[in-house]
Amino acid sequence: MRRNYFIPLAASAVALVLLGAGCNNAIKLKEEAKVKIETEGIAEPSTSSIVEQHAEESAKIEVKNQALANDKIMINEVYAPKQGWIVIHQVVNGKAGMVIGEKTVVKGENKTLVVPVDKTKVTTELIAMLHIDVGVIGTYEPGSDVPLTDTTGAVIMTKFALVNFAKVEAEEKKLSSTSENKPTPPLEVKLKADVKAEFGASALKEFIMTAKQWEFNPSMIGVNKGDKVRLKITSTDVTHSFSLPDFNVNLNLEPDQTKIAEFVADKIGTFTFACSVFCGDGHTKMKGTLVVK
Ligand SMILES: [Cu+2]
Repeated sequence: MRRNYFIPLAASAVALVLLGAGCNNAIKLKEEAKVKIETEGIAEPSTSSIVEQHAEESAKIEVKNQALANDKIMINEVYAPKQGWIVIHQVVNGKAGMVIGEKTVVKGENKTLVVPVDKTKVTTELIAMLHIDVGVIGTYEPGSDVPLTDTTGAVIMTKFALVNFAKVEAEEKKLSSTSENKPTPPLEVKLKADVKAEFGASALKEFIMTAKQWEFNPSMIGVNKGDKVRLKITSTDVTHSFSLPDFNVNLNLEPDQTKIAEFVADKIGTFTFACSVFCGDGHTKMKGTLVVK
């Protein structure tokens, strides 16, 4: 194709020059010839602009209704215009709720992604959402790794259903009711020896706590006098706070963000902690107890 065009056009350009047409005309003709050749598809737009266009048009998530198995969600396909995350959200009142699992996606095509999720937090429907990776690359940061939107501003997400939700929920209920029958030992994280050494004889006691309308879980924690206490608290619904005035702790708990409270349990007694941000009807009941022995 190229040669077929080029030879006669070049020849006619030369012919025009020879015929005494102005130099400008010859250049113009050459340019026309070039344009014609390009429009025949010989010269292509640069590769990068093709990739970008493709990405804009086809950022997508393909996920089917499925049974939750081994605490994992299967995503059939993701096309991501940028490196990022496929994030699984709860569906609360039809909208994306808290994050229950995530997995990295590479820029471009991602096939068959298996995303570990917290099965105690699944809802009957879930949303798979694309988030971009900004901030610390490779670390999922809910604050800065925001959802990706298309050119119309719509979040790239796909809703799907858990076909075995009732079964998963029943199993979870069974598990939690058996543990409720026993005195519930608070979730205590065993620490490495060197961390303990840092605090001398007294131990560091760490508790993972959730806050939701209208309870703290666990709502009762016990430590020994002299212990250093670390609470990692996450609100799973609306904004709450964790207020423990006897130890000068007052944390604002924004939804889905984990806050850390640290204090030394330097006095014996029973102390009340509570939510101090109005969070709905049951706000005043949202209390718990710290026992220091
Ligand atoms: Cu409250």
